[in-house]
Amino acid sequence: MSLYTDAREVIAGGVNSPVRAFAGVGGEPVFFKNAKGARFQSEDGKEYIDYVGSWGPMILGHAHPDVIDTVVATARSGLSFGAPCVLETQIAEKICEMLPSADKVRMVSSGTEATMSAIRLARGHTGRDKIVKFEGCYHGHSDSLLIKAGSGALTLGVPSSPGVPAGLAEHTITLPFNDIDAVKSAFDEVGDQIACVIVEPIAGNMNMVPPVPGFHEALRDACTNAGALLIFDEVMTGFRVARGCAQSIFGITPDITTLGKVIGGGMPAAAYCGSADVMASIAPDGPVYQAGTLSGNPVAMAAGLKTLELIDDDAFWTALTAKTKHLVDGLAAAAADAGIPVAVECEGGMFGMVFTDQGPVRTYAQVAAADTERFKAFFHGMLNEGVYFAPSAFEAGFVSAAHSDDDLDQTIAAAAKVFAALVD
Ligand code: KE4
Repeated sequence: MSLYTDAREVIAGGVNSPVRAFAGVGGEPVFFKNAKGARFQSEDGKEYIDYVGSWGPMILGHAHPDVIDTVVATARSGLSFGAPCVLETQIAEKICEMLPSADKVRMVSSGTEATMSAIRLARGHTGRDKIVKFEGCYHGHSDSLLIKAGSGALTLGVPSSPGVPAGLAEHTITLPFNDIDAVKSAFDEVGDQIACVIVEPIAGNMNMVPPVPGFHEALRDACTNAGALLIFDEVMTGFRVARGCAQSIFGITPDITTLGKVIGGGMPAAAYCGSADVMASIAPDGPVYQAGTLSGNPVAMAAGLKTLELIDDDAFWTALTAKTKHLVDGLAAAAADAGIPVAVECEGGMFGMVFTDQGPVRTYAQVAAADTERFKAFFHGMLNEGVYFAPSAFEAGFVSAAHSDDDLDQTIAAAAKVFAALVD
C-alpha cells in the first residue's frame, strides 16, 4: 500500500484536484508534510525546491513568518463570523489601491467562484447570454468555462468536460488565443449578443503563452464597440507578474478583473472587482445574485492582506523578476548545451518552458504540438534531483521571494544533468 493507494480508497481519484494526480507525467504523486521558504518536505523525508508554490499563492515562499503570525493571531479571535469584519474592508481597500481598474471588490473563496460570478455579472449587466473565451485558457471549473479549457482539463484530455448541458455550452464561443482576426469575425457576426470576453492576459494554463502585440487592444476595442465587458482573469497573473497585475504591463483597463491565489496568501480567498457602475449590478445593491458562506472570512483576509502588504514594494518586484529571469536563462542555456530545443518565457514571478523548436510559443496549437514525452522525462529527472516542477506540460511555474541564488543555481545544475540524460 502507498499513501496514494490509501487516498484512492476514500478520495475520488486520490486527490482533491485532478492535476495533482500526476496523470500528466505518470507515477504516483508525492505527498508533502511541511513547507518553508522555497522548499518543502515529503512524507518520506525528501526535500524539494518548489516551483509550483501551491499553483501560485506562495509568492513570499512557504510559511512566511509574518503571514503565519497574523493568521494565528486572527484565528485566535475566531475563524469565521458570517458577518462583516473590518479585515474585509481593509483587503478590499488594498486591492483598489494596487489595481486602478477596481473601484469595488467582492471577495469569494476560489478562482472558480470569481470567474463564474464575473461572467454572471457580465450577463446580468448587459442582458446578453454569449461569452467568448480562448482555447487553452482555464478559468476554473464552472460549466460555461469548461469548454476547450486548459490546465488539468487539458492535462487529462477533457478540455470540454462531460456534464455541461449543450444548451449552456452553445453560449460559449471559443476562439484561438492571440487570433485577432477570429475575435473581429466573432464580433462582426454576433457582437450584439456577447456579454463578455474572458481572457488570461498572459495564458498560464497551456504552459506560459504571452499575448501578441495588439491582441489585448483588439479585445478592448471589440468589447467597447459592441457594449460587451472585458474580463481579465488574473487569478494566476494577479500580483504575480507585476505589482499592478498583468493589466499594468499592457496598459489595458478591463471592465472586470478576477483575482485569486496570491490575494489569499495560501488561504482560500479570491475576488472579482471592477468599476462602481459594473459592480453596482451585484446583490444586494443590484439584481445579479452571488453569495458565499466563507466569503471574506477573517483568517483568509488576514493572510491575503499581509501578503499584499509585503509585496507592495518596488524592490520586491525588482528582486523577484531578476530571480525568475536568472532561472529561465539558466534553464535555456542548459537545454541549449545539451542540444535540446526549448522555448522559455518569464514575467515577474511566473515562467514557462515548452519542449519545442518552434518558439516563441504564442498559440495553443504550438503547445499541443510540443514534446510532452520529453517533458515527462524532464519532470521525473528533476524530481529525482529534488526539484519539483508542475506535474503537467500545460502549466506555468512560479518563483518566490524565498528562492535564493543557491536554490536557483542548484536547479539549473540539476537541469543540465537531466537535459544531458535526455539526450543519451
Ligand atoms: P481555483 O478555483 O482553482 O481557485 O481557480 C481557478 C482558476 C481560474 N483562473 C485561472 C487563470 C487559474 O489558473 C485558475 C486555477 N489554476 C489552476 C492551475 N493552473 C489551479 C490548480 C488546480 O486546478 O489544482
